[in-house]
Amino acid sequence: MKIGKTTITTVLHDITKIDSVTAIVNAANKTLLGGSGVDHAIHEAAGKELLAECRTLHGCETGEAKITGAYNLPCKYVIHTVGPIWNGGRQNEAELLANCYRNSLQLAMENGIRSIAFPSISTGVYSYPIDQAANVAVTAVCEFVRNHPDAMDLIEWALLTDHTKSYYDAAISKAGEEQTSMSDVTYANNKVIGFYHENEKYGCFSNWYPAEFDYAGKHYANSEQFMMYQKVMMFCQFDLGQKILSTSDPKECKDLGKTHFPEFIPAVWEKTCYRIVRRGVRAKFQQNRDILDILLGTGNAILAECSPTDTKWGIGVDISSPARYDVREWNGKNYLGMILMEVREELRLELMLSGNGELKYTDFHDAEPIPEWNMRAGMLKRIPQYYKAIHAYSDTLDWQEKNAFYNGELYRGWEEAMRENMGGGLPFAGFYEMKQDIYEIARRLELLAIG
Ligand code: AR6
Repeated sequence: MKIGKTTITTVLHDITKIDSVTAIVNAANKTLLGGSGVDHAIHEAAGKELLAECRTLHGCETGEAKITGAYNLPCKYVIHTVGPIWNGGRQNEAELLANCYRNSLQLAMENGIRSIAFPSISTGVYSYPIDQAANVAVTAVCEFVRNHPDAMDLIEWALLTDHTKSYYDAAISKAGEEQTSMSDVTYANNKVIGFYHENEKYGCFSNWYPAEFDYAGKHYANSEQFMMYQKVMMFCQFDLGQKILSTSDPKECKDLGKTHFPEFIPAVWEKTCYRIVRRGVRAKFQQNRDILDILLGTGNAILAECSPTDTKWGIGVDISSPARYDVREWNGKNYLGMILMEVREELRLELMLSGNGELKYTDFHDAEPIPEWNMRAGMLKRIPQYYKAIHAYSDTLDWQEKNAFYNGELYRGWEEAMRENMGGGLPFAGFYEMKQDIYEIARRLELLAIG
């Protein structure tokens, strides 16, 4: 079986004679000073110096692992791990056995070891039932490989009998089926399209791409400017906000948006940023037909922001790396790609339903009042389509404000109460953007109802 670049397999072989791996694993006991079974075989084949090195290690706890040289063995290292003694399964045996595999692989990775052979840990003297041990072992190894896609080339079990081997083979083929069904879903109708710099192919998906749009009474030169303006305004940084609006250079916007100020609360930005950036990206494609056509032209492809370093907005994989085509090898959450895919689906449907092949942006200032705006926020957020839009604002409030906001009237109540309380100069940071979002959603729901 293969996960990414790592082969996971079994061989019918005495582990002490394997010469195709850099390290073998010993099923030791807590003293690390030798015993019977595979432990005995390894010490016997490695020679006395192995025991001498083991004496310097002062033992090892169950589930942990320690590394030594391999002396007369054909490999380079021995990783000693202590499996759990089977006690009916009620003493955390499965977790401890999984830890043997995790810790051995971790240690291997830290030592630059890319190929490793395990024995069937705990299933001899320690009498762990073989069928269960094989499943725990294979599950732990697969999980490690998915979490560390670049770490290992070969992981194998060196097993003495066909009987033992049949259990590990069965566990591997079961894991393989799960793996295949995962990749089937991923690739059924989808290919992956990567983008990164604004001047490359599909560069219009980058937030740095120049594409002007309006949102809630303000004009933006690109979605980076929108994002950074919202980020600082959420914390009422009015001067910084003005500076961001006064330049159309996305790099300057980004640098300004990274300015340190004491009011910044990372958790608030974390909670709200996805929805906020989604507003800007949606408006950008809604109001620029040329790039909307490029977005719609990607069909159902998975869109991947190929930043090698950004694991939040991007996939954490470089655009030149083949790993970008394999979602299992991504290191990042790809928020920007996710937003683009959501926006693509939304705008495609709206375009189909619009009747005239056009999408129209109407600022809420110029629009007819909508009934939703006179509902209480606490009520409106019970309608799922509005939930995230409202939270992107309410999550920026402290609990008292949040209470007042949810229990007051959305427009008349809250907006006017804030105006009174704060002597007119209220921080409406993010408030009008939420209002615009609610107008957009109401229009969309109306379209869908007609459609
Ligand atoms: N190559 C591959 N597998 C082997 C070899 C070998 N040369 N020799 C035995 N096995 P066990 P445990 C298999 O008892 O259950 C020791 O005394 C064996 O057939 O070695 O984790 C330690 O010091 C079985 O399938 O390990 C501990 O006190 C598997 O390796 C205790 O035994 C594991 O059996 C550890 O018990």
